[in-house]
Amino acid sequence: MIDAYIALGSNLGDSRSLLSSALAAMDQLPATRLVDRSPTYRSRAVGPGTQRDYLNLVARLETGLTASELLAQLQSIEANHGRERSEHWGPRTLDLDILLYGNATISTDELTVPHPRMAERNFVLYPLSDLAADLVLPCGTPLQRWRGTCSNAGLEALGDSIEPGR
Ligand code: ROI
Repeated sequence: MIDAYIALGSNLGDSRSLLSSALAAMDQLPATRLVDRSPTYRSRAVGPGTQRDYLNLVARLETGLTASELLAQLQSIEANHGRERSEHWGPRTLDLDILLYGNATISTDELTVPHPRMAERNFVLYPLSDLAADLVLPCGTPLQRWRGTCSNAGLEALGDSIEPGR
């Protein structure tokens, strides 16, 4: 079994209930269990134009799926929650990104792990560090070093966790 960390984000529709449903859907994937989830954050949207704030959190899964199988399953959960891939970095009902897959470094046409932009995204680093403060990245860098150089501007800890539901 592999520990995988997944970033969840939503800034369209009923974000709280979408995220809750996505957590439950990940727990129901084949050979996969939702082990833990971070507190919830509100974050200023990174992307074009004026967009609603996002809700973000990070989940830890234990999975027997390969990284590529996991990616396909997460894409199908996104699709089931109304995700349409249209505008680049536009608003989205549900975004599920594989941040880490065990200690693997993966670079294929479909998937790059660790997630290539996680080092600069406070809405990923802060919840990930709530879940796994002592994590060391596959490159050997402690997560806390990245977090220490990443501003928390535009990020607000809401102080609650979203329950997996429905
Ligand atoms: N911005 C924020 N704040 N949170 C996200 O989850 C998020 N996801 C994205 C882009 C469009 C880059 N912006 C985001 O995919």
